[in-house]
Amino acid sequence: MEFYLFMHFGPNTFTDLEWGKGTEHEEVFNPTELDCRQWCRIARAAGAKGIIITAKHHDGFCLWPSKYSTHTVRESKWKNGKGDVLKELSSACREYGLKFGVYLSPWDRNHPQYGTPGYNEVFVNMMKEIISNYGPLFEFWWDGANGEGPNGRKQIYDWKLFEKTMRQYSPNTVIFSDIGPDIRWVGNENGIAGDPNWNLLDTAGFMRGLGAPPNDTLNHGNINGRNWIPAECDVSIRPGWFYHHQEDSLVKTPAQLFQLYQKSVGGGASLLLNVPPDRRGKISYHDSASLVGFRKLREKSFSKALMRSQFGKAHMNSNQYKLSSPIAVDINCVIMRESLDSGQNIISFSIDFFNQNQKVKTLQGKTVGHRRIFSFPSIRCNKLVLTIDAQKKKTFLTEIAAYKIDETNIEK
Ligand code: FUL
Repeated sequence: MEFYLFMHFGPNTFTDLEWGKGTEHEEVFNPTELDCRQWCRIARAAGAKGIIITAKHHDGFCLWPSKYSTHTVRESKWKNGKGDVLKELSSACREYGLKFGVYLSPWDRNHPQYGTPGYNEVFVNMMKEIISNYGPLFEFWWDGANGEGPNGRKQIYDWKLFEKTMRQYSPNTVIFSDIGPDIRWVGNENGIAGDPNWNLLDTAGFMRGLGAPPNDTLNHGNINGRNWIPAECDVSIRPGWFYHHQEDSLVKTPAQLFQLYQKSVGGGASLLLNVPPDRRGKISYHDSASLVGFRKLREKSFSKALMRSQFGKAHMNSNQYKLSSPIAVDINCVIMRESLDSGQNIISFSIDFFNQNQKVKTLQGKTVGHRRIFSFPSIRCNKLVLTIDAQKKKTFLTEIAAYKIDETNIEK
């Protein structure tokens, strides 16, 4: 799906915290003009394909009236306890043709049963409730964070049961965690995929949270990993995950977002960009203006390829690809896509640039995967020859296109 939005929303929005303590009074949650359709309009305008919401963050507050908690929208004054954010957002997503996904924090600082085996049942019941009342869900997010101190409550999570429940009740939902089972955390919260970036990961012996593979491994994947667990890059448009008025001037600019796009989507991963609604329950104009600018930048940069070709399976037996232009052009960006039909196989490639049959430059790169955006200082040329230098198994590129993007937006 390449690009979709994350929304952190809950008591922290109103208390200015990032990690709520779980002791906040339900009354603090009181958006004055909640408008999930506005969130969806902005997501559409940004070209995002879906929205994932924090149904429950670490403070335990549920944005839906869960039967398995007494710390929910039902206990708040918002809409006299009759409000339901998941209901409003899931139906707005349907209306706007966006996919809907949910983040549910395993760590819960409020729930009285947290730290006992009974909490596993609570978590499972919450998942079932969400699936049956608000599904279909394209993605389900299990956060690995846990900030309990030395005297904190310790929960032994029944991950096997959680996975079984998801597979049984929502088999088409992609499950995110540090180690999947379906997609993995990219090892940082800056939105940057590794180079190389393998869609494969070895998970045997690793756990979620503290026992996760090293961040560097999550960032790059494992070239010969046993499991297909591509990376997702989660990053916030603001310094924090939740909305804070004092961060209005620190919203990332369209150019910064475009650079992140090059390093995430352009690194063969997906981009989960967090855009937190404010206390009204709306996305502020600071964020929406940046998002629209970001979309325009993508369109402007990639609407006109100076050279472009598509290739089919027949190309599997040749590891060379030629592209040419009738006249010499300046290019500073090549986008490649690899066929993933039999896994991810390209280990490294090189590109030779020619101007009137004179080789003017050779550049080298590593993995390609779903999409590789490869940028460099401008080169004048009328032909380029791409060679797959090393591959795990015979494979082929489905598409290569060359562009001239605004120099100031070149990946740094
Ligand atoms: C982290 C959490 O602790 C942050 O609050 C945020 O939700 C981020 C996406 O994941 O693990």
